[in-house]
Amino acid sequence: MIKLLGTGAAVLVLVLAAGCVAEPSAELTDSENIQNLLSGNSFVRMTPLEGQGESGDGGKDNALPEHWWRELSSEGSFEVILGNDPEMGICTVTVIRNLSADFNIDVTHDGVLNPGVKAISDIRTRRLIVEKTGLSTDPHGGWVLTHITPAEFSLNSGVTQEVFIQSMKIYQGDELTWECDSPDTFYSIEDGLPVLEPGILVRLEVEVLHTNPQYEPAYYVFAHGPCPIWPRHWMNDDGLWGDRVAGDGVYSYEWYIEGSSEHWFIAADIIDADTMLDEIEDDYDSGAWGILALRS
Ligand SMILES: [Ca+2]
Ligand SMILES: [Ca+2]
Ligand SMILES: [Ca+2]
Repeated sequence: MIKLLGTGAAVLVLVLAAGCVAEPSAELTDSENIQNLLSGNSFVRMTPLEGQGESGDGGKDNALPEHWWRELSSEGSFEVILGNDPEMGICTVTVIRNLSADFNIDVTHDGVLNPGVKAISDIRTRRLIVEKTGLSTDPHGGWVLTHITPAEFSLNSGVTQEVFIQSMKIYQGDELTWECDSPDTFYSIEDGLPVLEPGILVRLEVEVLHTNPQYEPAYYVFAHGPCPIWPRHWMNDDGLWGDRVAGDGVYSYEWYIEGSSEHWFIAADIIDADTMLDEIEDDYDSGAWGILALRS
């Protein structure tokens, strides 16, 4: 992994609407070639973190809702910001995608699915490094993607975000195989991403921050990825279910990689207790980091 470059002055902002990508050609400018390279690239993908997950019915914490899930409404446009002039042959790029969704939440433990709905308006940000390694006549004008950062999910709703992911660590067995303590850290797509083998025992550990805790517990933390049954599971700091030390601020979830999963994106997601405790207030507050995982 490498850390480099301040954001600096962005020199070019390109808003790329889906389906409006020009065909690759030697006639294209560098910025058009970079857009084309990134628009359909699976390394650039950022999950909406939707779908059903483990809820209070797991019996692990009665304070959890009976059910909750996110439901995607729209993903908005794909905004590409070049951080420097591509004339240099290497370029730092920021990709921004908005996200509109519903947060469905059912806090009445009555055996009936009767959720309320809260609006989600999120912004997802990821940075990339692209490099011109080939000829202008090569695909995408010779530009290739070399590094990505995790995707960072932030509120875009006007609600003040009070919950944040601070670090992520992925262990395979007891070996630390991937870690991140800043969403600005670049990882080589060649050899810097988590590589997960179906059937292997892995553990995700995260540290989190709540800037204004009002409840006990003040927040809930969830792991997303190729997990059993559901793509999302509750993380704990109780010294249980793989958590090594109770009460040390490190939240854990340990599982065997599910080969049949379609969710090859490891994300940690913190949700404010204030959001989770009622069905009606317009107070959705959550933050997440996610990184693409490769399947070995
Ligand atoms: Ca209910
Ligand atoms: Ca712990
Ligand atoms: Ca509330």
